[in-house]
Amino acid sequence: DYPEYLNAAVELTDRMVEKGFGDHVALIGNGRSRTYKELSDWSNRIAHALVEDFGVKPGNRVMIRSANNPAMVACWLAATKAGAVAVNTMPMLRAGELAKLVDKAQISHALCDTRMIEELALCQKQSDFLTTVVGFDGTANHDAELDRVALKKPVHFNAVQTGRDDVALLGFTSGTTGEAKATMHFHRDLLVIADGYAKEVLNVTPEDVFIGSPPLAFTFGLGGLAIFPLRFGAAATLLEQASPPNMIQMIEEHRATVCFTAPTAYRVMLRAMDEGADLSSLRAAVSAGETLPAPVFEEWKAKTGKPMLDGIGATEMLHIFISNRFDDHLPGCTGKPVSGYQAKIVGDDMQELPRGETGRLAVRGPTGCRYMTDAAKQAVYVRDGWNLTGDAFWQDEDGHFHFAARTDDIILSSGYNIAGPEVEAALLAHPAVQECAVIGVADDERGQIVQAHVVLAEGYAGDALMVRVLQDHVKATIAPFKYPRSVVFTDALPKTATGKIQRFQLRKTAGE
Ligand code: 3SK
Repeated sequence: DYPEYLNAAVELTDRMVEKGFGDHVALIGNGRSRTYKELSDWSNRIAHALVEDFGVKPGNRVMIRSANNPAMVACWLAATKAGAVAVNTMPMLRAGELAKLVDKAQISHALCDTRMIEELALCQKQSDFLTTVVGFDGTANHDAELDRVALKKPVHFNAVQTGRDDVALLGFTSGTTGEAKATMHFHRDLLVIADGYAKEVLNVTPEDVFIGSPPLAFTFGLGGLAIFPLRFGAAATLLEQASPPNMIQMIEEHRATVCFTAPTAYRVMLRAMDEGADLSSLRAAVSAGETLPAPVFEEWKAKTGKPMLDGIGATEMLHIFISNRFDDHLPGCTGKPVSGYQAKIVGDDMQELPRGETGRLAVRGPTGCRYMTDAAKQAVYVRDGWNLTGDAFWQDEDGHFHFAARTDDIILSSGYNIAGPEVEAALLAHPAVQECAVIGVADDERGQIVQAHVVLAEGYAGDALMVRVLQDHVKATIAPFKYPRSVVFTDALPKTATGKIQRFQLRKTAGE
């Protein structure tokens, strides 16, 4: 039920001021806070500058390059108000990677935190599309070109009357398969995820204070740390360095109530609670991006009395579409579809499988995959109107969805289907294991064998005895045939910029 003409950035700022939230804190970051009125004025001034001084036209693709901070949000809102298509990018991307995105998305303008502009200047040399690079001051001292121009502009801006189904955002997939793809999202989609997931599952109120680690460049972060709080008059705490210790400090300082991060960070928070950290203000701990091991869920519930809200989302779907609820949750379970979404488990022929059988997750709802200029990939992802996310799940008798593996992470060994994440969960339950990733590697006799790549916790030695200990531990925890016949100790696992483990990198190395 959205109006035909809709500009999502207007709804998240100017409209909130109209609704009486002008004096509420909207964003906290880099040592100060901004009210809704200040954010509305700030983004309007930048929008004026973009249109009048830097030649941004509706439909132009505008890159925003920054760590998570209020200035990045102001730039994203401004570009959206100007009718541009925003492409938020991760700070750690290098010139070559940026150039690929620029060419793929035909990006004409880039707004960049001056602290990371060199890489973009190098990228511009490699690109035919990027005509304009403008620096902004990420520390919000207004000491860069965009800030100086914007400061002279009026605080009112007639935002471009975009259609609700005009593209507002290009989300690049983080590439667990190594290949970045651009997914298109409409103005309407940006509000749908708040009016669905954030309202129904999180029940966000203006008293909430959000915090978290995912970059705003990742739609998980943009939703959780900008769209959701702003849609409901709540506040967001933005951290340029969202390490677990920094998050813990800011949760304590700002009495944050809703946290978006991944299981690894929650494990660190649990240990910090043992040392006296006070995380009692958190009423919602959202976990996504990686499987949430049941022991982490259970320990969190035991210590805080509240469940963690495990959920699954995808850049293609914009945000979370299946989630646990405060009043309906199980350890090791992802939950039920968010209101508006439907999900089912299908076989390769798209026929629904009986409850309990593991198959491909198919989902449909108000958001869905639209790859930019990639009809072949689109046809693989969306079949018969259902999005196939690349995840293998099973559904219990009560309709809860349980994650088995990424479809690429199912290991076929001696005729058995083994879900890599199940073996990982068993390994993680051993105190010596800090992190691990399980893959299938080719084997003459068995087709594939299970191989575990393990980062050991401090004080443990990666020797033959430890291999035996971990193998025996897995055999004693889950069906013995699933144990890792090969164990490789490593200092670090390959990860995407958003912290997802890149098992394909391990498979590639194993195959070489
Ligand atoms: O887990 C993910 O990949 C994801 C992606 C986009 C939005 C939300 C989530 C959890």
